[in-house]
Amino acid sequence: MNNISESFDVGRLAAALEGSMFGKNIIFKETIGSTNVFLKELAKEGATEGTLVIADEQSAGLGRLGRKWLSRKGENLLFSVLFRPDLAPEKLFVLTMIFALAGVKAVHEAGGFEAGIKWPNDIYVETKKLGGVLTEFSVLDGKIQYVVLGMGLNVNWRPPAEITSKYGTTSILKETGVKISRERLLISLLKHLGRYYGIVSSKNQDSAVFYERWNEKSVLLGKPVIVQMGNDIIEGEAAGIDRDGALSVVTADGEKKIRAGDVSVKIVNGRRDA
Ligand code: BT5
Repeated sequence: MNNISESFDVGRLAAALEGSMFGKNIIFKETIGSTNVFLKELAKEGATEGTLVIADEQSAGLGRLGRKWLSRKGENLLFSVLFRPDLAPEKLFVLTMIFALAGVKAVHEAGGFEAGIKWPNDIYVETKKLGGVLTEFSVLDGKIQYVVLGMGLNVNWRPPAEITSKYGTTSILKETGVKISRERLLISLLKHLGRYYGIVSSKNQDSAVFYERWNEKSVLLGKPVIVQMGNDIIEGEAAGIDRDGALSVVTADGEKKIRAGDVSVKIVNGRRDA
């Protein structure tokens, strides 16, 4: 077992992930621009499903809509995985769901606390952001060519006060006071993810359990929210998500479905920015 302060070891990861879809093609970079950008290039060149890219540091880490993802070298999890699912493009959100759920489960096992999920792509602890998922994909003639899922998860980082107050950030270390092995956390997360993906891709198994779990973990459910989509603003109470991953918001004019995309959701009187 690796020591907590050690970096990632591809051989050790491959051994721990043997038999899993993520054990076959693992790429580790000490420094990279963005693991998502790199993996998208590999995907276009034909990389196999399950390819995993991990970095100790990103010089241009990305959030959604070109936002920045911040991290300090060697302290957090920054990685991306490649899927080539046989799913209709409108069902793709289930992958973001299982990725975030695998993150929450691994955090619980490693840190002993329950994190929540903020639709569409954040991992939260109460009002603080612990991690985020970036889902990028390509569709050709109605068929998904690839999906790259990237996650930034704050592990052994003590975010400086100005970052915490600006973004409302937290980390596993900040929540528990204990440093943990990033590699072990990653292994456990990927084992859960592989299992969940098996269920999602199987024609004989139902993904309903993930929608239920997602709603159970939702920090939005039942809360008054303001949703901003471009210039449109919708106010109401957040309800659950439907089978296409759209969030229902109950407004004075009835129920509105908000599709995951270029939206920002704030809890009224809270500080949760998307
Ligand atoms: C996300 O975007 O939350 C998705 C973040 C995905 C990052 C991973 S790292 C590995 C892979 N490679 C990449 O290049 N990206 C992925 P979004 O919902 O747009 O949130 C971005 C916002 O979160 C920023 O504008 C800040 O407000 C805040 N933020 C930035 N860094 C943070 C951090 N380390 N912890 C918490 N919040 C952060």
